[in-house]
Amino acid sequence: MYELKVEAMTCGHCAGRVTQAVKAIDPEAVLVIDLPGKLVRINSTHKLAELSAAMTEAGYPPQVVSAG
Ligand SMILES: [Cu+2]
Repeated sequence: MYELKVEAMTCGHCAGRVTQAVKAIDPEAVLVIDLPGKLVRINSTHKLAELSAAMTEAGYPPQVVSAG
C-alpha cells in the first residue's frame, strides 16, 4: 500500500482527477482518499514511480508518506 500526501488536492473534483490518473495506469487499483487530510492511500501492484508520474502529469504531484 502506498500512502501519499497530495497538497494540490483540495476538493472532490481534484479527488476525481487523482483517481482517474491512477486508474489510467492500473484500472484495478483501490484508492481511499482523505480529502481534509489531503491523503491518498492506494492498493496497487504497479510501481509507485508509475503512479506518481501519472499523478504529477495530471497536476497532482504526490509526496510519499509511506510505501510498502
Ligand atoms: Cu479541486
